[in-house]
Amino acid sequence: MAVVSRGFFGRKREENPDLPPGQYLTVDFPVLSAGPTPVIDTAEWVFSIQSDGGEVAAWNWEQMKALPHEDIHTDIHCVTRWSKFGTTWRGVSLDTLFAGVDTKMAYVMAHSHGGYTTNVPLADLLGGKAWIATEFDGEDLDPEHGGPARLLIPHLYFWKSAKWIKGLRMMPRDDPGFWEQNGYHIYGDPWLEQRYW
Ligand SMILES: Nc1nc2c(c(=O)[nH]1)N[C@H]1C(S)=C(S)[C@@H](COP(=O)(O)O)O[C@H]1N2
Ligand SMILES: [Mo]
Repeated sequence: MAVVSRGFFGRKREENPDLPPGQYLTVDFPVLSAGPTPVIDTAEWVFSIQSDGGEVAAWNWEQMKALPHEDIHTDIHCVTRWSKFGTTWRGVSLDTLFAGVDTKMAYVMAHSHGGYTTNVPLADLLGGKAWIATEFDGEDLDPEHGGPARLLIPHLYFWKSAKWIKGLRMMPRDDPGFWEQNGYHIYGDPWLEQRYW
């Protein structure tokens, strides 16, 4: 006789307190890109933070890989309503990268290869809440998922986790990025269902 057990998937939200409102669970890892996947050579890769007065801190691939890395185990939530539980990443904390950055500005624009941008308050990048991720599931990050490196901000909708990250630029105001100019919410908290505005 077949043992029928109620699966993890398809459970109603009230039985899944970790699932934000309006989301459903997926096991696979969908690819969502607004354009083609850029080809990025780590030999030429540079990540930079531009702060007040145009001052720039920059790391090449070797320098980035030499920084302390953290293992991140987290759920992710896409505004198109899929959530994926228990994803495993490895990356460098934004706290580490901002340690030597002196800024009076409170907002950040993330810039990617290919022209994608997304805005986020600096406070949401600090305090152990965001990383430059270079590995997923114990392997180098796939190009489709943003490799060689992407921003990972799991407490916000996943469009804030800019793939193929190139740099961060400090801003005095919370200017909207690519999707934010096209109707997505300026902040994007999945628990408050801040999808569109
Ligand atoms: N550079 C760049 N980053 C991006 C996007 C994009 O189109 N370009 N899409 C965003 C959106 S809408 C989502 S849901 C996630 C998807 O990441 P994934 O393709 O690894 O699932 O990447 C985000 N980061
Ligand atoms: Mo998305």
